[in-house]
Amino acid sequence: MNFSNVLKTLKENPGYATMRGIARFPLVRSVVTSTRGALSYRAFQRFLKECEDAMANSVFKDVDRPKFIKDLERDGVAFGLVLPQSVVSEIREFADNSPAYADRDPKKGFYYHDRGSAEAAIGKPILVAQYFNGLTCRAIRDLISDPFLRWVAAVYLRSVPTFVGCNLWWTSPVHASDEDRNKHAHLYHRDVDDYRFFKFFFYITDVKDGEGAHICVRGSIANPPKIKPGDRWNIRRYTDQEITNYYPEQDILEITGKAGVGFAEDTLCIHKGSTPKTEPRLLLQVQFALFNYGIMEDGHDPSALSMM
Ligand SMILES: O=C(O)CCC(=O)C(=O)O
Ligand SMILES: [Fe+2]
Repeated sequence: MNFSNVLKTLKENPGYATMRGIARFPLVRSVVTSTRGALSYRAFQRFLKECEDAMANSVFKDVDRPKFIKDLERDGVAFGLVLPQSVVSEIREFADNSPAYADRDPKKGFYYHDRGSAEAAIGKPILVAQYFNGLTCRAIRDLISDPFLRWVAAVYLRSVPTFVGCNLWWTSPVHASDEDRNKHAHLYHRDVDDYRFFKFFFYITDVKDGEGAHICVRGSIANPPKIKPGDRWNIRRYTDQEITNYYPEQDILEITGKAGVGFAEDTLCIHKGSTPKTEPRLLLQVQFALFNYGIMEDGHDPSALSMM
């Protein structure tokens, strides 16, 4: 972000701009997290109890919760979630029957099965097409109130969690420009979305080897790459080579899985999306944090949306 963009964000969303500036420092993250936890301690205990009392209704009730949290804390990523087939089908149906928006641009709506004509209309390949107002899909709404997801969010964030947004998008097998690959997070990076936050990811299509896997570096949350001067604090994009040289090969996880597979990741870890070779990937992301800056929401006034 250049200096004038920083000033603009500072004016329009001062809480977010301040957080972006200071949450890169681990001590700040830890002080804000523990202060918020202490201030909401009773509400936090009540929240956990409510989740536990409702756990029998969770679609993830058989997942080992202490292990899931332990993995997430230690590695920045935890595996083992599987959505019921009926939930996958309902989300897929929503996607098939709603417009997606090229480059997340509210003026560039199209039905995903018409991607060829949409690309001809805008004169470039569409790497990412995102749905808006995902909460109008009942299956997504139900998922967000799932007691397991909420329990994990509370324990990981150490206070009553704030749901800050869901995002459902297609990543397509195209030869995208470097600019689009950068814009759509297909270069390694770390997210600084709050003082403490994390995301659940669910594949809604099968994701095979080389077909748009989400890639994350296990354990990088506590060990950011220190390659150039100031990198410990710097937030930037990294080349593949910088990352493969810096981390052991076995920690660079290319996450594949059938439709329905899900995992949690604190995306302060080094991660990126990859471009599929032949089959598009549909992914649902659900984010929880301490505070909501209104940045991650997919909500748009329907009157502001238009088709291409
Ligand atoms: O498309 C992906 O797998 C990466 C997305 C990403 O960077 C994120 O959700 O923070
Ligand atoms: Fe990211």
